Amino acid sequence: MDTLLETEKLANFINGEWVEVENTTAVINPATGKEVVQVPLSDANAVDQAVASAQAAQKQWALVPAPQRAEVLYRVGNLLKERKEKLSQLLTMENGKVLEEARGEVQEGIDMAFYMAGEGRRLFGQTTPSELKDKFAMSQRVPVGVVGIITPWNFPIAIATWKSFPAIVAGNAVVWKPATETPIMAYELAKIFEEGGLPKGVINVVFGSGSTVGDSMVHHPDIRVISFTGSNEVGRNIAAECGRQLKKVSLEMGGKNAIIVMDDADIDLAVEGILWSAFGTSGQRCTACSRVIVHEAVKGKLEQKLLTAMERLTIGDGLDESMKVGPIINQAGIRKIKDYIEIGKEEGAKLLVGGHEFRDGAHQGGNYFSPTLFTDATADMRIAQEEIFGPVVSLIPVQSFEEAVEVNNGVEFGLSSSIFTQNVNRVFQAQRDLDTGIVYVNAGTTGAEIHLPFGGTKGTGNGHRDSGVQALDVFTEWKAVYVDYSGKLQRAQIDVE
Ligand code: UN1
Repeated sequence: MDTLLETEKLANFINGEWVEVENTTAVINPATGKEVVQVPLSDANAVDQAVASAQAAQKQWALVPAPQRAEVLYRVGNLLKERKEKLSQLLTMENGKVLEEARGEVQEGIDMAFYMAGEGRRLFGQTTPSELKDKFAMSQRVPVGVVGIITPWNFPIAIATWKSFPAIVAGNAVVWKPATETPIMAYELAKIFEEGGLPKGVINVVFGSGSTVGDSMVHHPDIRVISFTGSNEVGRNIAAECGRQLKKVSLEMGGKNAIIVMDDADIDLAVEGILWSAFGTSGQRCTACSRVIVHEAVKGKLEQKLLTAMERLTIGDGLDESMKVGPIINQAGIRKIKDYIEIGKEEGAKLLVGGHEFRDGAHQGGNYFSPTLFTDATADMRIAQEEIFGPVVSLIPVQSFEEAVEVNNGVEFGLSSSIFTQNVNRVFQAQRDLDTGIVYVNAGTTGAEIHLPFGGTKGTGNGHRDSGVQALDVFTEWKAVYVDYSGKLQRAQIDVE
């Protein structure tokens, strides 16, 4: 057990109580292979209890004026701020991302707390004229009820805040299943909610597997919204089941994000953008760059500068602040990456550097993989089409801007894209034509800010967005209200003079 954590075994948080579960499994630090804590593997009963508690709490919570609900989020934001360093270290221990990035992720949660707290005094609806005399018309957001959130291991606190904070400020109660690989952030955030004065039952945390806990949440008739971030395969199954139940569902399911480097690009800047978005978080971001679409006129120069820059990347335990690239989450992740390296070679892409794990000396016990660069990939290769979720990037040469856009858009996903160019006309054409939910100009594919909508087109999602004011659309229903103060029956569409 680490001294930063005051327990060796986490417990569920249901109706404001910490509920122990007998069946547990170990959480492993991916940098060392050592156990950090035990996490519950709950059963469907725990979900039933959490939903019952959320249902009861939600009725009262919805009656608390939104600006007062927001006060809890301000307190939560302050507590996150006070504990930023401790949370960041714990995050690095459970997830592996380097400390600098862990601090960035906790900051994302802090930003989200204050941003959504501000919504307590907005939650804007509309007033609009009625077509009839002495009649008032307006629309307002109302809570949906009990919402289920299912969050991934790669951003265990930021994504949880994108989903839970808007849900809470809008007057819902939450049942949350965090990823079992990274439960500590959920435990710490639940404690912060408790200390911040959130009434019992408004948030409930149930630890456990997707196949048991996640599945019972998706099937539970009293959970009216599911917000999920994770794999495309699981997301499609969730959507199908939610469809049968007419349950609202918001999905974010990854990407195959590209950086386009045009012939007029600032190549040094593009190299920095590629380095940060392809190898930061060891490529384990939904927004990570895994394709570089490069104009053939600058391909040689870019390759050479990228190879030199990659030599700077230090790989190791993220708690050591000299490290730039941390471990891969687990051995399954390593196996998947290794498979793609073989696939890439068989397909005829040229491996310029990397492509192997590290198990020697300081890397013993951890799941480390070398930053990898393929070149001469073609757009249809599997390494250029499928999500690898590791530090692997493939260069795809093209001959024109039009071809670059076509290659960018020619994948199943549509989360993030980027273009490096100095040509203002191309900038505007690109932001119009790149078919992704997020577009960057002269910056890499990662680093979305919380007050803008996060999500994507095609296989990335189902039309909803996390974070931004748009997140409120997932967690609210629109209610139209008409008040007739004429004292007589007025029929719309008929009694109009
Ligand atoms: C994710 O990888 O699922 O835009 C989230 C970014 C971060 C969030 C990534 N702010 O890269």
